[in-house]
Amino acid sequence: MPTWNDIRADFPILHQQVNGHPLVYLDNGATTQKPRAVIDALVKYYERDNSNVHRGLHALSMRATDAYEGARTRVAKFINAADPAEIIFTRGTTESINVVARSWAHAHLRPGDVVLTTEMEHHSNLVPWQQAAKASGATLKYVPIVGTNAEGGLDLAALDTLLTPQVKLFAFTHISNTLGTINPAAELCRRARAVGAVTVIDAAQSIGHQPLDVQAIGCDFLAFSGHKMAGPTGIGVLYGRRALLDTLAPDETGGGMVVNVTYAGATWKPAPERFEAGTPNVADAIGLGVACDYLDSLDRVAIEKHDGDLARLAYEKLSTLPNIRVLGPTGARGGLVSFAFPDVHAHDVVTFADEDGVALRGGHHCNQPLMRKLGLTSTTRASFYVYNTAEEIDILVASMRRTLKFFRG
Ligand code: C6P
Repeated sequence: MPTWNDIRADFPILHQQVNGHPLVYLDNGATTQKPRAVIDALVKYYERDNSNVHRGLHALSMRATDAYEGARTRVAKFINAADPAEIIFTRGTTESINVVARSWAHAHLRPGDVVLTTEMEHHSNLVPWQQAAKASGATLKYVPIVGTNAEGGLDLAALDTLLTPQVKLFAFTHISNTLGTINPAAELCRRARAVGAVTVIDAAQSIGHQPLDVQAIGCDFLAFSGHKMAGPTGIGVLYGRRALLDTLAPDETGGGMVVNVTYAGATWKPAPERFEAGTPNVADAIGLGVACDYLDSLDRVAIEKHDGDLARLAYEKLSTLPNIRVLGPTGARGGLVSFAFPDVHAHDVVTFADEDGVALRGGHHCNQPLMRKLGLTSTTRASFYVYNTAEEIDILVASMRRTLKFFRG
């Protein structure tokens, strides 16, 4: 494996000054930066191979089709899916979850059924279920979080009462984008399966940071975004167990996903084509395959340790600041840390950090119900990736001290 310094050199965007300071990019939870290999793959595709897929019989179209389907096989291997047909390319996590919420929920949810999710979900794994419940007459329930700063994670004991045979689907995040909590995905799937519920995992914040094996986890659906794992924006994945996918009607219809069309109606191809109507995002799917190669070349167990260690170090150092509230677990956590000062708004914190060249995120992080539950309107979040260093955490903490000095005198 290359050294962490070598890895940093792979990301051209990092080598710039912002407001007179070297860029310290700590907004990886929002989107990660892209290595040269991914950028080169996109350029190469557009310079040499660009063509529509599955439609043409000419050389470029065949090359583009091979590369696109090769990326599907590559992604399947990345998450250990049993079959490349279980990989549906989407625009990202949000679209992936919406496909399940529309296709699966439409076919299976009835009045009296329960959809279970948790109090720590991103809006993308919450609003689609609210809509699906509304449309079907099902009820939406939430697994509560434990602790004033959600330090206790999900209330796993409450699951015993919540996971009844009425629960038809359990959707949960693997790693919370605000708390950094790592949920025990395999255990949650096992317990859901015991009552016959289908499971949907939002892997947006875990996919780029750790090895992920859908067969070992035992989930039915898993959603993620390419841009949060060193890949391009505009491409994401819905993994679905083959047996389930083939029972679902498509949520979008049009070209490419049909077997036969008459003026009277149409019949559908099997998965994955059934869920990929229209011209797909060929270039970015190929870029995503290259991102998989890149992350595997670094060793994903090492990435998990690196990002988790940085987040714990940041948790410890930030906790020394006076009158700070740091959210989430006190021990092991995903590669991010969120915090709040009672007297300084997160937007001011982020603006001051930007003056120091530090890129953070401030706001509700698409977690409005969670914020309200914790009695907050917003937090500041630092999120880490393979190119971040312990020195950058010192720069972050120094920037926070400067901000507090300005506001508190
Ligand atoms: N979270 C963040 O800064 P999309 O936008 O579809 O690529 O991903 C949505 C999404 C779903 N689930 C979780 C847990 C997420 O963190 C995100 C994206 C970004 O936290 C943007 S709000």
